[in-house]
Amino acid sequence: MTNPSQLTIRELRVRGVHVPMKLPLATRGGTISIAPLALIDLLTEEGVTGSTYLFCYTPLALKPVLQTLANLVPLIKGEAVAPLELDRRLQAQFRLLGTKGVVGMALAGIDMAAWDALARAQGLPLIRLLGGAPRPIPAYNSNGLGLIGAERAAAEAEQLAAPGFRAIKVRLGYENAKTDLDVVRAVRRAIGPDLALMSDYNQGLSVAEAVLRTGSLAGEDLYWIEEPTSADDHAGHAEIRRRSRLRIQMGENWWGPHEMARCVAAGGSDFGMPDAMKIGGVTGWMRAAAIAETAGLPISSHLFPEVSAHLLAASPTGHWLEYVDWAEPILAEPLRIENGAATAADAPGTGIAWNEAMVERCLVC
Ligand code: SMN
Ligand code: MG
Repeated sequence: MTNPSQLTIRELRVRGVHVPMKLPLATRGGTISIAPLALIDLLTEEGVTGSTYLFCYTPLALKPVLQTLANLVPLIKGEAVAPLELDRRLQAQFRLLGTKGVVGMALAGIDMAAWDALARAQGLPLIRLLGGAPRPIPAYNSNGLGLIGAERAAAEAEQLAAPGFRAIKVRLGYENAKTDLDVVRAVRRAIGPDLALMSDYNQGLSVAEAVLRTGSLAGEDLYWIEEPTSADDHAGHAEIRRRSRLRIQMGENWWGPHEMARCVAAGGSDFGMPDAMKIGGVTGWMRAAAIAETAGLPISSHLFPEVSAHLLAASPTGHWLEYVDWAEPILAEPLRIENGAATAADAPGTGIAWNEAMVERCLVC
């Protein structure tokens, strides 16, 4: 077994792919039908490779993310694979520019690939390296179910629940409150009373409109209402939360644990759902998990189901895993879902290895 204290960064290999999505996702914030993914392999002098991917939201961001990663190589080449030390150095390096957006994405990619390399070098799944053990995490099927109207949403909801999921998520923010209500009722009829139904406004409403709409949905047995207004408006979310009977969910747009701490302090959310990339990789997530524990805040994941299956199992208040299959075509071993729950593979690393033939087909840069 390689001694991980001796892992040294040799090089980053970065590639960009466009992976077609089985179900396109129309949200109040735009439509996504391909997943633009930045693939990262962190090569070490010792021959161990750590891998991860970043979800770039829009093809426009793919090349800038890859370029930023390439630009970072001189700063990390020859350094030890010690994610906390890398984080300290790189955060300091970007004190003036800041670490949101493309820079934050690249730093999180290096962090996740570094943790993957460490875990592989030890022969341990990430969850065991973090001191935990793989266990089933309840997953909600978050594929599809965009703004497609009541009839199509009901059919899609049935299809999404079919593999045994105990929960799904519907996107809201139609032109009026009545349509939101119709869609929620149609989806509920399609899935029956026993499944949990999450909902997501993707920041589409003003605070006043959100108070009205959450009011009209109050009796609909929704598990949570996600991002009813601008993600950076913590006070606005706190206001909606005070005036609504439904529980508010925020977190996919927390850029790092500090922003999460500010949102929690403002009382912006009943739950939390950090995104492994935006929160700062494995390192950022573990800090977020500590904040969640001290605040008594259940945390779910956002996207990145493969690494999140490890991270949620390591989180004292771990809640739901958001399951999307967007990276599946390019992965050698897709995440296993059984009985509506995800369990991290008990194999070295985070479970990310490439299906090279598919990567080749989806490669764009
Ligand atoms: C979402 C995530 C990523 C892209 C588009 C929409 C959505 C979710 O907010 O929470 O799944
Ligand atoms: Mg969301």
